[in-house]
Amino acid sequence: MKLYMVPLAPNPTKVMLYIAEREALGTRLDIEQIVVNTLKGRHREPEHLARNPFGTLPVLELDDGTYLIESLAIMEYLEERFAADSLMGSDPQQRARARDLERVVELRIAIPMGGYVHAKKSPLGLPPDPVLAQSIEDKLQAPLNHLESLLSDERPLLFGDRASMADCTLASALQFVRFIQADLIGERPKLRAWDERYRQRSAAKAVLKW
Ligand SMILES: N[C@@H](CCC(=O)N[C@@H](CS)C(=O)NCC(=O)O)C(=O)O
Repeated sequence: MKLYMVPLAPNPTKVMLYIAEREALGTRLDIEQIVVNTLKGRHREPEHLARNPFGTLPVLELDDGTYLIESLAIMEYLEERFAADSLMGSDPQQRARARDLERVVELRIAIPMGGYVHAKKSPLGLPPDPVLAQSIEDKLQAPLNHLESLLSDERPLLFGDRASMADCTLASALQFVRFIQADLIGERPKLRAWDERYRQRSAAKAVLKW
């Protein structure tokens, strides 16, 4: 399989973290990672549009030459295809909870953080929008407080002892925020400690560059 990706971009990064976490647990996924240079606009060229008509990354090319074009579908495919030692485990309720948390982190935190970065100091050169940035920051407070309260039972990672998709998603969003020298963690000591702890993991060290 091949993963078309670009470093720093949050959606490819969370899948890269997911792959690195699985490999750290001993699963050989055998996925070649291929950079599509978005700064040079390569994702909008016919070669990439043939993989994904929406031109986004990541894209996973399967062994039969077909493609998956959504990051969550890619991670869930890898969960099911390599089910032994998967991040979500085998208990239906645990799996549902892991998915639940991933959705909260993605929809309420990671996507807004992406919008915040572009409104504040877009790496793609979009015009700054301070009013939008402030309104996103305001809306981020409740879900960030939710994570702080989850972590108050001293669990090392968002879902407990094992890395989960939620950790991968949050770490990739926070890297994007760090890239523009911003900080949205605020006065949340548990979340800040999680961030520092997560970045010490071998998977994070292999994938995160900022
Ligand atoms: N829902 C998609 C979103 C993918 C996405 O928006 N990727 C960004 C990078 S983080 C991208 O490719 N942006 C380039 C563009 O939209 O032109 C997913 O989860 O994979």
